[in-house]
Amino acid sequence: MEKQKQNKKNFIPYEAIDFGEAEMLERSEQFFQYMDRRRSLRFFSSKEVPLQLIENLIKTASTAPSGAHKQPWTFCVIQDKSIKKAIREAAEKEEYENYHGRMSDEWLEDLEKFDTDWHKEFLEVAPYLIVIFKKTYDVEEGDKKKNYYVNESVGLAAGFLLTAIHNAGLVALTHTPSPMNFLAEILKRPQNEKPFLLIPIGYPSDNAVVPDLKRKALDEIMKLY
Ligand code: IYR
Repeated sequence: MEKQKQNKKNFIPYEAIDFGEAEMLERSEQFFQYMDRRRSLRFFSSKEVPLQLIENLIKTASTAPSGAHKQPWTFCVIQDKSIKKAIREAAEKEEYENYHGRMSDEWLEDLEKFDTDWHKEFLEVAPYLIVIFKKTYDVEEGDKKKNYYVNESVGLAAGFLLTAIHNAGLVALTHTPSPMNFLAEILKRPQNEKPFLLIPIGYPSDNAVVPDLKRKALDEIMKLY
């Protein structure tokens, strides 16, 4: 392709990555095999994880694309035992209601294979909880500033975070005790931040198990036109 001179103000050259096709295929296959080993875990070890590692994971999450590059997210990292306890207690209170009437029969049936209930011990066992907040708008010098595609943006950042966690050899659970407003209260977040996901993270416990799930085949998820 012919090189076109780009005349964009405040742009910098893109540092292209050039593996060559054979290496690209190899890397994509290896990465798929590695990502296919990622599982959501509910059984954590209390073994400590260096904070620097968590910081790297969050920096990686924040490389996700976002509407107008607003990066409309805050990652709250909780290592304090008393805050983890408060979050567990509040989450279990909501989950008790979910399992005793708030979730439909169809929903409960869909969850049977996960053998879950309202107990959320992992919220105290895991060395860290990460609560992702979405910023529905920003506040700059008292003025409201609009954010765009907030759910899509924060969902992408959450995906990057889960990928980074798996890449580092740690495990996590995407947990959404519903409703999640208690997280904003416990963590004293400002009005413009709404809880998006609660992610316990750490090492798996020695006896950790996962449900025997199968992923959809390619022809079920991809249509070529
Ligand atoms: N929030 C509840 C129920 C639950 C809902 C879904 I959708 C899941 O994929 C798994 C669980 C709980 O965490 O137990």
